[in-house]
This record gives sequence, C-alpha cells and structure tokens, in this order.
Amino acid sequence: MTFARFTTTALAGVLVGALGAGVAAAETLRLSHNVGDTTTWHQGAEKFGELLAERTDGAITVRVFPNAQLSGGDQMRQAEMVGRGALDLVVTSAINVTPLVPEMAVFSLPYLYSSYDQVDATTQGAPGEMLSDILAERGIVVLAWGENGFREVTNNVREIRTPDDMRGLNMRVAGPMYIDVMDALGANPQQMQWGETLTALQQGVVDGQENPIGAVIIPQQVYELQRYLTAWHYSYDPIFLGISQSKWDGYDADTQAIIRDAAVEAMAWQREITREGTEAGIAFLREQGMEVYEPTEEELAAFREATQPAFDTWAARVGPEIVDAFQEAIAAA
Ligand code: X2X
Repeated sequence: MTFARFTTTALAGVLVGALGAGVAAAETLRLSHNVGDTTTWHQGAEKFGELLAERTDGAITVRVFPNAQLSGGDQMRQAEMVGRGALDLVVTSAINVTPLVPEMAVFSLPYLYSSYDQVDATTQGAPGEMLSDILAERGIVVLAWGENGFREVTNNVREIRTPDDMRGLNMRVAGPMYIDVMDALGANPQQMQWGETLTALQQGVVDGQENPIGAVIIPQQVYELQRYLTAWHYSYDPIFLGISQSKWDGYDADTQAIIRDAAVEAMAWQREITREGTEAGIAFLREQGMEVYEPTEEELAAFREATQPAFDTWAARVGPEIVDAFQEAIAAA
C-alpha cells in the first residue's frame, strides 16, 4: 500500500466512525471535578472518557481537570458554570451543589441512610430522578450517579465516641448543611475548600475534617495528617456526572444514548471501586497508624439524636415532598 492510499483509507475510517456516531467533527469536552487525580472520582471520570472515545471512534474525547482548577479552586461554583455552559462536564458531590440547589441536601441529611441498599434505592431510582429533574431546570443534565460515600470524622485531638467528644473541636466542613450539623454537636465548624484542607490540617488551622474513606481519605492520604477516625457514617454523599444542557441539546439522539450509556457504565464502576476501597479501608488505615473507632449501634443512636435539629432544619429546606419520597424508598429497600 502506498502512503497516499494508506492515509486516505485511514481518514475514511475516521470519518465513517464519526458520522456513524452522528457527530460532525472531533471535539474534546472539558470535565471539571474538585478532588485530586488519585481519587475514584478522577478514575470514574477517566473511565467515562475512555468509553466515550472508544464508542465514538475518537470523535468525542474528554479531558479531565482535577482540583477545581477550572473554577478557580471553588468547588461550589462548578455546578453553576456547567449550568450556564461555561463547563461541558462536571463530576461533583451533592453537598457542593446545595448553594445553587438546596434540595440536593436531601441525600446528605444526617443518618438518613443505614445501608448501601438504601442508598441505591434512591440514587438509582425514582427519588434520584426527582433531583435530576430539578438540576435540569438549572441547565445541568445528570447522566449518572456515582459515589463519594458515607462520611467519617477524623481529628488530631481525641477519639470520638460520643457527641460530647465533638465539643470545641475546630472542624473543616465542605458545605452549609455540615455547619449546622457540627453546631448541633458543639464543634466549631469552618467552611473551607477541599483544595485548602490538607494544608490547613497539616498546619493545625483545624483539628479535623470529615470525608469518605474509599473515595477521599485513602487516595488523598488524609491518614498522614490525622490520628483518629470514627466510622460514624453520619452523612452519605453521592457524586454525579453531569453535562451542560446547551452541550447536550447539540447532540442527536444516537449520540446522546452513547454518552449516557458511557456515563452509566463509568459511574457503576466508580461506585464499585469506591465500595471496595472503603471495605478494605479500615484495616488499611489501622496499618498506617490511625486509631479507628467503630461505634456501637447505641453510640450511633446518640449521634443521630444529637444531629436531629440539623436534620429538621434541612429537611424543611428540601421540602416534604422530596424527603417523603426518599424516606419511603429507604423504608422499602
Ligand atoms: O470537600 C469535600 O469534603 C469533598 C471532597 O468531599 C466534597 O467535594 C464534598
């Protein structure tokens, strides 16, 4: 085969692939997320990009930007930027969207869930769709729900066994609802970007923080900076992979189906690896020298009771229709 013939054939292959996928020209979509590139969020985002490139024969590729780089380090701004089309894609967790859409706080209400089955009955079912519908009104199309996980508390001062042990601790938190939860426990909460948190922990600006084990604490090596962890499962935090409505509307139905399928598959895999990492996580953290405490059912009930005021405040903000739908799905799971 001559060189000219080879290039023509190769080019035709690319064009047929692109047209087959209903895409006019090759493009690279920008995906923003707000944690490091060692996390399962990042891996899930990369997986989505791989599947999409494969299934569109390279016509659509994804470039993943970690650490909220594209929103100037502001993890809360990403959703709003996707909504107005300034970002193509986002992977972020529900709590980060609450300034824009307060209803997103429903997932993270303290002690709403006590198992992954209950979680899946909402994020993968009709209750999750209620939230997707609300996000669509803000220009964000939810393609699939993934997992940040059950958030566990860490600190450098003492072991936490009772609500009283939280008293007076300086706690970094991500979002507004967690301020109210920490207040209810008598801690001193400070809202801070995740991008600034590791340094703040290292310098002792705060005593502690709360995050999921598999998705964040292990991949971001929080165990290097914190001595105590209590697995109190106080709040569940899902992530979602979303695309801007304006981008979405530019694709034909076939391309939309390819994009959605890739997202669903990537996020299902992301949930799986996050749960695996969490399951193996407690033993790993102990090996790293952390003192990990797993509260009894009775102790968990005391945390649940102490955080009830924050639950009530935020349940009212979310609205009874949504909270009831979640609680019914959870009761049936
Ligand atoms: O900032 C956090 O704590 C994180 C990474 O879990 C969120 O994005 C909410």
